[in-house]
Amino acid sequence: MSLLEDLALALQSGDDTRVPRLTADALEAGVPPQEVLDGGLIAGMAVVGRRFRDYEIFLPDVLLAARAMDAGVQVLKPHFLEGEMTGAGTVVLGTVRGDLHDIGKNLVGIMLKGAGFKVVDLGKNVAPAAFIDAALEHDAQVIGMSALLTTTAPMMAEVTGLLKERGLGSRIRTIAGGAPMSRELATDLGADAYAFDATSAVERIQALVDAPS
Ligand code: B1M
Repeated sequence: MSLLEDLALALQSGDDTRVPRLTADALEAGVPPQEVLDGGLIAGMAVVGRRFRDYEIFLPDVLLAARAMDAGVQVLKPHFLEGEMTGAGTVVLGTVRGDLHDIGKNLVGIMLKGAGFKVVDLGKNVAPAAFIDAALEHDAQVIGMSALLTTTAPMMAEVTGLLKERGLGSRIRTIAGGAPMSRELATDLGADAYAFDATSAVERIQALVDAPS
């Protein structure tokens, strides 16, 4: 079995001792950080999601996997942070109200910091107005919204609606992401951009910052 398969399996069993160790082993063996993330941690979590959906495992198992994932991400983090703070722009980031999933949003934050953005991370379960207040306070160009539930994704429309209501729609741009999202849904919810994953989120956000409003 390869190191990455081993890592994905350790994540599935929620082993928060082996996951960081195997993550470090893979890096030491020369596997690129992005490959460790995609082929080990995210691949393992995808199986957890499928097994949870099919009632093969239950919420406590998912929680353990999430804890193990976090331990692995902590080991990877320094490898994505090389370009930290070069003044690329400021992004306010959060998971929308009612939603407690933050692993993907945290990855987006890590990649953005690595690309030189200042990130104001509001955490999870963020109220619509809090996104806007923070963007104004920190003079952010972009608000990044994450949602993992089909029931919470529509909350993004509250943020984009509020921005328009306050006349800030062209000054503060928005990007939407998360498992239930698509480009179409993001547009329907009033977001300026959509990103499928953390890497493309950085590209889309850079484009939003560069585009004249
Ligand atoms: Co929950 N959960 N969960 N869960 N959970 C899902 C999302 C689900 C698909 C599982 C399933 O049924 N197969 C399902 C949602 C179904 C739906 O709405 N259609 C679900 C459910 C139902 C629930 C509960 C309702 C379960 C319950 O209580 N009965 C509950 C809801 C709680 C709440 O939010 N109010 C719940 C709870 C939890 C835990 C707390 C146990 C835990 C979260 C822990 C945490 O985040 N700290 C959890 C987890 C871990 C998952 C799964 C298994 C994994 C999510 C994850 O972290 N993936 C998930 C199944 C799945 O997604 N396959 C599931 C790894 C992560 C790297 O990917 O978050 O997609 P992801 O992020 C990606 C992209 O989406 C994108 O980039 C990231 C990296 O590439 N991205 C962005 C994300 N945000 C972005 C923002 C951007 C751009 C890109 O721009 C700003």
